[in-house]
Amino acid sequence: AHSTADETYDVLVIGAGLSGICSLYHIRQRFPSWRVKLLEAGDDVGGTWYWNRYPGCRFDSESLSYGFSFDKELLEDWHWKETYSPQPETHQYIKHFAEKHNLYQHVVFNTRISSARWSDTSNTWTFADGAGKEYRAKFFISCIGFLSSPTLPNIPGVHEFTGQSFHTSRWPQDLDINRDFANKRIGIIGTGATGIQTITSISKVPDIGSVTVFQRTANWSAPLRNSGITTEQMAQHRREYDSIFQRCAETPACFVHQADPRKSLEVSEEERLALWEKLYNEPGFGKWLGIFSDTYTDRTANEMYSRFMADKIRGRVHDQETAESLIPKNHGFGTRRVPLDSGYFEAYNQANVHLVDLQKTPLERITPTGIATSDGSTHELDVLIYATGFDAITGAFSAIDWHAKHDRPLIASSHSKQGDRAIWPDHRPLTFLGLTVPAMPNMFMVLGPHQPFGNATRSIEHAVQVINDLLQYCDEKNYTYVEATQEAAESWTEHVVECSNALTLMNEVDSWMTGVNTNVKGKTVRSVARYAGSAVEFRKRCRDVQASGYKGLKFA
Ligand code: NA7
Repeated sequence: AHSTADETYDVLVIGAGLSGICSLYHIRQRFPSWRVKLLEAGDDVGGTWYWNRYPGCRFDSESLSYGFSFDKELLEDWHWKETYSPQPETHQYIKHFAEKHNLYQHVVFNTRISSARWSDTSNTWTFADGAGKEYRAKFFISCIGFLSSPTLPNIPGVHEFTGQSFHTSRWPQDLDINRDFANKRIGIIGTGATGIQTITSISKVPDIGSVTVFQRTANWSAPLRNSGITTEQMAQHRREYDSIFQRCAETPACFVHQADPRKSLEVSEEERLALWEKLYNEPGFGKWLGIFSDTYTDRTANEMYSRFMADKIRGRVHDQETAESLIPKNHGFGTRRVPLDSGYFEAYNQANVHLVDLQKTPLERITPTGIATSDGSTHELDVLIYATGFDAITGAFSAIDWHAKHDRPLIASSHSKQGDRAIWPDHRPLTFLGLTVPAMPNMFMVLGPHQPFGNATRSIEHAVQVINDLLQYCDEKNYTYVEATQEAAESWTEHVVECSNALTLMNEVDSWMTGVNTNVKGKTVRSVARYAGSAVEFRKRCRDVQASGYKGLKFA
């Protein structure tokens, strides 16, 4: 018994994270008379910063570079209290922005879209939520996030554990670790950016019983070096906003950090060490992104830097056998997203923090009381935390049953019946500028696949502006239909793949950025998540397309 959509929105936005909130704000500004709604699965705005409430969750990019740059009043008012803002503060920032601009009234919460159908006769999309309620729209903006669909390990027994267990992005809201984790045996699977923040925080709980970390792949991590920002410092920082945003606009990934143009092998050993040490001792991503320009393209350069970083880890961990397990062996420093930590490696110096190296003893199964590994032992646990990451990039799309143009599915793996008709076969995205997709008319994406890698808010602001310009163009020309051509999408996607191939060392490592995920059925083929050809180049290409009268898009 489906209710019929009784009204057609001019624009529907799906997802109330930074992308959705920014989209909604700008659409309201530019098209005040349009009917607009934002649908959100959660019960508040915030997206990533709403869902990820695990302890220790915080920015690794500078707070000052992360806020909305267009709201000058908010820049004047807002006090970022830490150089790298913790999740509760960032969530508060997004809520405050939404309140300030009266956006809540346009958001429908607790609404998870489960299907979407394009109609060629009315040029509209009809969406249905889990309860069968329908929403019809002329245009829609996908703001569903690229790290929003959590995955559990693909091993037996995941639902058999009888103690408390949850994924880090579904952290129980009423859980107080100081109270509830006292004297408890905590197990945690996963050592990505999330696992590293979580492990560090829970190991500091004063009365924690024990923390057992199940590590499949050792991960490079380096000190974040966070600090507080006083009222006086913040007053000073406000005068720097223009130059901070200007700098972000000039760097390849929109961070304040930029690679040193020199090559590792062209400088003397003293110069090399001097830069490495300097960056290591500075806060933030400089030690990943501010280093010599050949670090991710020249194997020797990468090996040298990795050795430097391995020694840093050895210096932080007392037990050298544990240190060796914690040092990555099969991928060089920075070839995956580098987590930044606040005492991660030191946590293993505590007698109650244990590392289980799954390279030596792989996971066998989850049992009702703990985790069984291949050496025959069962690690008994009271709480089991999955920091096992996400079905990245395409996961939030996979969760929706798409009936695109000619009733085509968006995603289907090659073994499914519909496989050959899927727009993204084998979970491999095909996009034009990461903003549009052939056979998906009137659909635009913010932070979609193939948008530039880097500082999210900076990318979001740009994508939202390009989309709004396009909507305005359609409005002025009375177009009710816009779609990327197959040729334009193929040629853009080819360019995205070429740019990624140029980052040789990153490209040969499995990670969420290269598309493979052992926990997702059929996600076995490498794909390119983000555009690596620099945000500067991306903006130029968008401008060129705009100036050409939107070559690559067809209108009706
Ligand atoms: P990540 O970076 O994808 O990390 C997931 C972690 O979970 C990683 O250590 C995985 O090991 C581990 N994992 C996943 N599945 C399993 C199974 N089946 N068995 C054992 N271990 C497993 O996700 P995060 O949430 O940490 O970070 C995502 C991004 O969010 C991050 O890059 C930031 O940009 C913010 P693996 O390395 O795959 O062997």
